[in-house]
Amino acid sequence: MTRPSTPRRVLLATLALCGGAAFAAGSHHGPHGEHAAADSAIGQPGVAARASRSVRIDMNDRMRFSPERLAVRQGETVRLVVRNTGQVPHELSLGTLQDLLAHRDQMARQPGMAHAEPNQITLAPGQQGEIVWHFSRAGTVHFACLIPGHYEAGMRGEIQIRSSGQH
Ligand SMILES: [Cu+2]
Repeated sequence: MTRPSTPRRVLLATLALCGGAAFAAGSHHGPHGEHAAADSAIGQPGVAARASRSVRIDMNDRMRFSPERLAVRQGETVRLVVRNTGQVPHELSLGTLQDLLAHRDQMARQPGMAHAEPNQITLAPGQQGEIVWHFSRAGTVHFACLIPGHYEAGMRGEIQIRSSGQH
């Protein structure tokens, strides 16, 4: 896989905040820090103390997540420990495929913007961070790096949420 053609200086300009992520629209903060997110199609931000397990996801300059496929159970809260092992910034955004593609297009129009959303993390080279997520619905949650050129180069993955079937 070739490296992206996006100039590195653009990738490093990550100070501007994302102003219009669809995810945040209509969400509100619950009494204990959990969000009742409007976009429940992918679940909700989780509480770390309730996480059943941690899963590490590495991001690298070959424009891949490792692993790029995960399986969780419906109702599970998972701590996604994300690490950038590359030499340029990367990010991990959770979303429906539709939302991710819309956000990718938005970022393409505004190179260098970063986000501050609970379903997203941007990491400088060598940094590690985490997303705690509650997967409340069965189905597929997609994830991607939406820095211009990265998704197109293959930086995307899927989380399969298996139906719990019983309580
Ligand atoms: Cu990336």
